[in-house]
Amino acid sequence: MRQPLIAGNWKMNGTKASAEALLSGVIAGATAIAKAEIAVCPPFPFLSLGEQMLAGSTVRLGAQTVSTEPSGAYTGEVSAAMLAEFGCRYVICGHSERREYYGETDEIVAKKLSACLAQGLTPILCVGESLQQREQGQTETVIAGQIDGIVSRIGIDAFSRIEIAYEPIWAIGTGMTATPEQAQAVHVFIRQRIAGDSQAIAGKIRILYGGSMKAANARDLLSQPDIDGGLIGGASLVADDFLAICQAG
Ligand code: 3PY
Repeated sequence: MRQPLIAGNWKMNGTKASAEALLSGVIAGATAIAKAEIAVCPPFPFLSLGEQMLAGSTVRLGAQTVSTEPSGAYTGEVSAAMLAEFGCRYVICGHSERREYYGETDEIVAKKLSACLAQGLTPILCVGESLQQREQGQTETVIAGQIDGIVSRIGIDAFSRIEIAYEPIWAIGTGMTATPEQAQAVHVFIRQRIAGDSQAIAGKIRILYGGSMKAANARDLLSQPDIDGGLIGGASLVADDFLAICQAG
């Protein structure tokens, strides 16, 4: 009932030539994938290339972050309107790397979500706990805080136009992956948290798993009833690996 979404988060990787080759490979392979919706999120300078190459393809384009502001004197920032103009459908918001290295708080993430929604873009809201928080049994408290921190600022209705990605920080770029059971348990928790405010939205919202998802573990993770897709890091940089995950979706 929820179509899986497999989105590649390229992070700060690639050259114009490698981006072109990767886009070509994904576009060609995507024609054989019927079930999952596929998206790629290249770095900003490659969005124009992505827009041109993805025209006529089923593969959608996304960005990795966005400004909280609509326009003005914000050196280095990129607005949601600019992303929309360059053909983006999705925007990753609140990735743990942004929260950790660039000080993005729930307040900032909520503003980014609002900026996206105002331009008709679909945000992919990332949540997740650190290894220390998991070991101290705080996973649910942390995730609840991150969800509530957004709901209290932009309202639950906005979640009908948002995707969520559960990304345990300890599984990002470490090669460690949550087991399908660990991930499923957190996805259920997130869905229940949303259901506390709206059963209808909870039933429809897609909750992706992120954190070292690769071809070898994708099928097991994606077969869990509450895992509705993946936000893929390193494995999204190799077309065949990414497509194998899309195939499992
Ligand atoms: C990862 O899998 O490393 C990610 O951070 C995906 O966003």
